[in-house]
Amino acid sequence: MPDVRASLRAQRIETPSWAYANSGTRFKVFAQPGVPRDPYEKIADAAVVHRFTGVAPTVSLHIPWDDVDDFGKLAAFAAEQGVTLGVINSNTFQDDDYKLGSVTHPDPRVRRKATDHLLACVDVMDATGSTDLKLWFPDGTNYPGQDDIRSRQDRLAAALQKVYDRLGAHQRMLLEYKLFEPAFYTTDVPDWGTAYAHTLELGRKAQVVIDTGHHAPGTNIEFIVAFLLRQGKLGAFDFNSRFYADDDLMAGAADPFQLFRIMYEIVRGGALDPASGITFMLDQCHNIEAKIPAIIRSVTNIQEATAKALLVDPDALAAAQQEGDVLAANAVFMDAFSTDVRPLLASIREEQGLDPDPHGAYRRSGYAEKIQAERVGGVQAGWGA
Ligand code: LRH
Ligand code: MN
Repeated sequence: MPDVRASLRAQRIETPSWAYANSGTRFKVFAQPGVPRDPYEKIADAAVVHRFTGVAPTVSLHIPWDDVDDFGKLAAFAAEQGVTLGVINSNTFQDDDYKLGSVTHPDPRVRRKATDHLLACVDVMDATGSTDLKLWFPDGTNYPGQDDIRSRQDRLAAALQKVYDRLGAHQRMLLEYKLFEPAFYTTDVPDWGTAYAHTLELGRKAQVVIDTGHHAPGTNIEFIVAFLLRQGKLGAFDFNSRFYADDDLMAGAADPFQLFRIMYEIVRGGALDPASGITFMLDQCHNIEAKIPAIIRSVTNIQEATAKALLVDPDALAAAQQEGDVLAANAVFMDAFSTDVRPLLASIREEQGLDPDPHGAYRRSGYAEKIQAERVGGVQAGWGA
């Protein structure tokens, strides 16, 4: 049995700067009182999540949403707050030039512009000390015949190679796939197979990101986790949950059993340990619910799924699997999933000098009231869609 308490103490979950700001759907982004107005305030909120959970010491940035004059100064501010700047996310999905694609656009001028942005994100990594560049491309087409599917793959591969060659020795790129949206006929990186093939072509510094909201309904995501882990090509997760499409809801809210099955493959693959190099991130939008409590809930949902996964008895499971005892094997799994792990997590928090109930602790902290009173005026940060 893995040392459950030690594994849970060592768990690390990165929170996304953009989840603290206004974000929502194409229909409406609802503003909320107390929302950050700049990356400094986003990082301050992320530090509060870490203060109450103890497992969220890094924050991912999105460029240009988190552009500042001095990234070194931002990194120093983060350190003062007790957190570190993490994954750098590129953005080739909000510029008018990218209507027909960014790195896959038919026009070489547009492709160069997009690639230059990706290279500029590596410059940001150099300034913040980040090691991971996360690349998600909205690129795709809406109608058959609109563009040549094969040529777009050639353009994508060429751009990825250019960025790959720019990476420093300790830096890597994480390629994210998504089935559809904003494109509705072809998407140039639509699934794990396409992402995997491109990262194989590139080399060891390229790995795949699994965003749990980016699959066709019914996709067995834990199979993808097991497969990419086996290939050494699983680089990171964007955790969230969904009932239908890329809903970006709180991780574990829509399907806690799926999150448990995913975390079980992580535990089984020996990939929970931070040394495994997998970055566990949230990628969510809190359009109608208060943002910081929603992120704390998402973190504890992942902790609970992880604790249950760590409680799967590997010997009993292996024995039942070996004997072909289907029901017994499934029972071992369900016993772990049906275990209430909240007392275990509460005692680990107490052991770490944290309040056993981070949700209540945040409510009692008065932080929500404080930022609502302070953050008056100015322009609330958002994803500006
Ligand atoms: C794309 C995505 C990507 C981010 C964006 C905020 O849907 O998952 O990871 O860049 O959301
Ligand atoms: Mn994502």
